[in-house]
Amino acid sequence: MTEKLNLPPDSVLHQAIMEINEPIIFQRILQNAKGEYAWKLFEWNLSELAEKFGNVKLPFRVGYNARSMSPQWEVNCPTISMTLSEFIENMNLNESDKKWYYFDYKYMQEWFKDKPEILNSVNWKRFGINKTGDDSTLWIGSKGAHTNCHQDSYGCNLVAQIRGRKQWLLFHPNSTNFLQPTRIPYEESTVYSKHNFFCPTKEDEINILKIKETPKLITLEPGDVLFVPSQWWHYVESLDFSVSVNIWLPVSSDNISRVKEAIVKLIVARIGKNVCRAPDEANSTLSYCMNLLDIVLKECKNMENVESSFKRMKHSTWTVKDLIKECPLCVKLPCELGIRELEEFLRMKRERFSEDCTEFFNSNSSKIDTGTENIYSSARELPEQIVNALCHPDIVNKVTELLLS
Ligand SMILES: O=C(O)CCC(=O)C(=O)O
Repeated sequence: MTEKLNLPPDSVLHQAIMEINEPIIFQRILQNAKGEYAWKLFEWNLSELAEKFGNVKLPFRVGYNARSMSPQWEVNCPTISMTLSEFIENMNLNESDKKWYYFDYKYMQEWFKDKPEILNSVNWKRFGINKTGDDSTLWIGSKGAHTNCHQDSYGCNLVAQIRGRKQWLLFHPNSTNFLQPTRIPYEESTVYSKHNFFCPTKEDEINILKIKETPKLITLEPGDVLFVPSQWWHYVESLDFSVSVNIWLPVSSDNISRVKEAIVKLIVARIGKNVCRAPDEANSTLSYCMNLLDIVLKECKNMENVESSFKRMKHSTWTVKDLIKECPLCVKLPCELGIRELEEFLRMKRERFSEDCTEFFNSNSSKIDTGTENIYSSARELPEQIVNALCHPDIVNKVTELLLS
């Protein structure tokens, strides 16, 4: 099949993905001429997979297949630990379960370090990348399990769909302002959108429809590999029981992104600690944050050619057109959502649930201690807005530029 589909060699494929800045889908790229998969992970059926995973208890985040006013943030979702076998059994028993379960964003190394068979069941060498499951992240979710719309601060991304289907809605990096970026909840290297794509409100819809760049919609099927270029926003939802694996690849702008992330961490640690449950580093002292910023700034300035790395990044030799010409049967472009289609997509998401779980997420959301009192929604809004204004990508970009000049 490799010859027939006229596939470029691994090294060319690697160069192409590092230079292309549009999402693309590779099909049948991980299969040989006989249609056999290069990864063992594809070959195992569900019971074999459950057997390989053994009695490792996996933490699944739990959410509701229901409406809510704001996104079902991870910090508000309880977690339940199950083996893969228990999870599968649970799913079979509760087909119409109103809850979704997501073992998400888990570095395989951390969970399967004593199971080399599992780590080696993934291999990115087809893309010229000498990495296995050791460097990959695993996602196992039931229908409705989703990752709220966000932008990753570092790298570009290759995602292999192993089982089931997953829907990806992607927005160009220029869409940032209409997506209402927020650093609350704070997550290292993740900028979330405030919009609830799982079940958008009318207000979400009005803002999202203002986005000028046409979003891309993709439903990944088993065997598909999606390339997500650096800085593209994405909302991801499991359409059925789904397993996927991804790897982030470094890009030359990551050094600058490290400075930006350190600035955000400083702001969240100093101003945001009363309005969000920040991770350890962000709770840490001013001197810790200053040291971190000092180190990344020095590293960045020491790289003699920050500017030329920017230029290199922008200089593209491979384009999507080249790649399609090179291997028309293996490269597919995502579907572009025109304004009417986007409107219909959002309407369908909004109207699909009859039940509302806003109450659950309100009652489950953490009380934040201001020192003298616990504050809730309206009293939290101003400090949240201040943190988000200071951490807005436009502001952080400007501060970074000044610091680096
Ligand atoms: O699959 C998901 O739910 C999210 C994946 C994601 O955000 C990523 O790979 O960057």
